[in-house]
Amino acid sequence: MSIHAQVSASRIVPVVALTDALSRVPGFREAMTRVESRLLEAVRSEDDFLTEVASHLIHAGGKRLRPAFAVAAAHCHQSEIGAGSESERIWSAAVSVELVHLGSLYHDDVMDDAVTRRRVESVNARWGNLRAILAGDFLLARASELAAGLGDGIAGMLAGTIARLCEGQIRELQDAFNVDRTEQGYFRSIEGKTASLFETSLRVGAMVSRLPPGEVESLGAFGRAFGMAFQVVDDILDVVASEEELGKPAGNDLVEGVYTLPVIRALSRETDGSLRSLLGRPLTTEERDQARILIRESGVISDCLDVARKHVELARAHLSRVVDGPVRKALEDTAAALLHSVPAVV
Ligand code: GRG
Repeated sequence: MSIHAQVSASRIVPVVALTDALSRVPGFREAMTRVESRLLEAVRSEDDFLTEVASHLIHAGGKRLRPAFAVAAAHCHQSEIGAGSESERIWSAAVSVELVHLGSLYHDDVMDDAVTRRRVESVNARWGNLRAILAGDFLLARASELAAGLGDGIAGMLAGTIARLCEGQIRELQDAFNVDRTEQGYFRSIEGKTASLFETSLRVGAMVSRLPPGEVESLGAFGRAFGMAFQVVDDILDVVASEEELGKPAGNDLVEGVYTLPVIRALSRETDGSLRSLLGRPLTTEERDQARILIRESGVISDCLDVARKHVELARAHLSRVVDGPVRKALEDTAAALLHSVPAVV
């Protein structure tokens, strides 16, 4: 989903990309170009068909936030990106976290029976579930190979993160269509399925550059808090943004029975049971639209934005223990930019 935008009346106007602040750090764009070519190299197989399926979503784009964070963390002590002697290890670390993300998207789209991803046909829609799952496994395997070459326990950390993604996703599945889903259950799920990989992206970047342990911790904590805010904003957008703005069907979570923070809060606030009576089962298109209206009108969106804001503030606070410089400033600005992506429809 495109969460790089600013508010203008009730329309999302895409003027601020989340990676804009990082892009202004000297050398960042060149570094990401290197990451891009190494990503394509990493998914090359002896089998041309597998190469095609595994590179499909790489060609489709995406924000590349996780590798951007790995590259940024690795350069916290420098005024420009790409100058140090550890560059090759840094590109590998960045590629490995994006490959884990990609693998999870391949599997997620099979689970959701998604038709589009990154504004193109999803892998499962084009080649079927069996090939999408195998190609997703292949991406995870390539991520593991790269991480194993980095030493310092990075492969183990990445494996642990994949486990956390699975735990977060299973929690979400176990709560599907549960109108009594708790906020605690929701937060535990998004910590696993989203925040953990952001945390690991910054950690591995910091580790390959051999930053002091305190800074590795602080950058990881920044990533975790950023990831929580990122998912909360993503979940708000599913309720408030249009299909055109999202680049995928709006209200998809409601249809899938994934009751996120705005839904949980709206259910707990309503007094007439109108939302509760709609949910708990698959929805027609009209019911989905009705549910989105009820949630927006319940007034919970600004509360949910406050939750995202708290996580952004926490993320920025963690950075106070990271050496001051252009990269730290860019990370602070990236976190702040998250809050500019929700339209003023509340
Ligand atoms: C096998 C690794 C693995 C996981 C299996 C399917 C699954 C368990 C987990 C799914 C986790 C998931 C898809 C979480 C949502 C994360 C998220 C917010 C994705 C969108 O991220 P963006 O907006 O996407 O950064 P782009 O396309 O810009 O990269």
